[in-house]
Amino acid sequence: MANPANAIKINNFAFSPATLTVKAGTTVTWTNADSAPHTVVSDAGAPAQFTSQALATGSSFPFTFTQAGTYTYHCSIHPSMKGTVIVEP
Ligand SMILES: [Cu+2]
Repeated sequence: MANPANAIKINNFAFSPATLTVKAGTTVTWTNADSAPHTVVSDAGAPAQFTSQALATGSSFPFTFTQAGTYTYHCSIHPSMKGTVIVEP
């Protein structure tokens, strides 16, 4: 189980929290609580790239952030859905 502090819930077509700050080495887990499918895809300028598959209801996607920096990401199905993970050294 992911530590809840490192969890991002996808709910009502939004990432919650929209901005999460963690330490380098942390695994962040996104979980889709919506009935619609969503994805978690890093933006082009992010320090590392990640792309989930389409997450069905209740499905999760983990990613371990090894490099400090600011990672913006989005849902490729719904481009208005945006989030940020800030990774501190
Ligand atoms: Cu979406």
